[in-house]
Amino acid sequence: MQQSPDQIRQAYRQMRLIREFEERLHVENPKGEIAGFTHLYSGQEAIAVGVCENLRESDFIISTHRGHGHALARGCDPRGMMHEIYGRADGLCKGRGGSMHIADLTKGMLGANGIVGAGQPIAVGAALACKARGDGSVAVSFTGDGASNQGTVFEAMNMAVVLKLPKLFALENNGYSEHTGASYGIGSDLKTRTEGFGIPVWEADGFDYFSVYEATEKALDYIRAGNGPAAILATATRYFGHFEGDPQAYRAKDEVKTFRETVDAMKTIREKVTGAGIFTAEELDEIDAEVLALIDSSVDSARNGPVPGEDILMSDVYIDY
Ligand SMILES: Cc1ncc(C[n+]2csc(CCOP(=O)(O)OP(=O)(O)O)c2C)c(N)n1
Ligand SMILES: [Mg+2]
Repeated sequence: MQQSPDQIRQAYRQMRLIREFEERLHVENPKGEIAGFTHLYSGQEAIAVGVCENLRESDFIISTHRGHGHALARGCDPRGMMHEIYGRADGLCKGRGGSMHIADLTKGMLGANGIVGAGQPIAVGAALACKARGDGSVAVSFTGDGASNQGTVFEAMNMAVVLKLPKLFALENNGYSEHTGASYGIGSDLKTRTEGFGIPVWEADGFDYFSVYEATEKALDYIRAGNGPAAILATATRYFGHFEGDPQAYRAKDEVKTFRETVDAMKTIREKVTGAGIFTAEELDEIDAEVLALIDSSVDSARNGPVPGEDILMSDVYIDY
């Protein structure tokens, strides 16, 4: 554990923020006040935070349909995100994006994306911009196990290698693509296949922040040294359904319960940090309480926030965003 206590506190807080943000949305969603589909990231916190804690301000990320965790890990404002999810005028995207289209260009967060696999070519463009700028910045695309089977991902991998782009492929295998198991949907395996494009892969335990952080650190060292793209492959699970409302009949009865009780990302980081004597359980509990209060106030204000008026329907469509 070579990170400073401040870095570890920050990482723990970010992970707790994602966990509580998502667990709370799971409670709020059935109340019917949130329009559209919501895909929750709970269970995968260590991946988004392990990657994003390695990034510089000038770097870019591009997310997926399951984007809240990536956006929070990149530093997007949780209150603005909550308002966005509730479709409020003061949401991060003025209430017109909702859960699946959260973006914040001021944070280098180029957007969640409802089209599976669509983020990767966009990230290739961002990586090309990074290379042209020559400032050492990188573009990161998060890619699920299901998305990894899309042709867009193959094209993006090949183009990133051909153009020797500073691009990190953050591959997240959470075991399912909608209701299809990764072991059924993926021929060969993600590591071998990615390496086949000429991209080195560092594997990580997606439940362990430190494992993801270290794999990402190595991949970014390779990329920032000018070698072209690299990948990390992190394996974890999602705790909730594919979307909110999915009864998960395709999962074994105790599957999620077992993950929660054994390898859970919050449990893992707490055990490691307290075991190494970096923070006490009480100190971590204080962070938890502060995060919970923030989530409470964000939900309260989002539920009561103003909705966008008709007057903004024609703005931010083309050049004025
Ligand atoms: C091009 C396209 N095909 C299919 C879908 C429907 N779809 C939405 S999410 C999803 C599964 C994605 O699985 P994965 O990449 O593993 O991400 P996860 O949901 O596990 O985070 C599918 C097939 C879509 N949105 N876009
Ligand atoms: Mg998946």
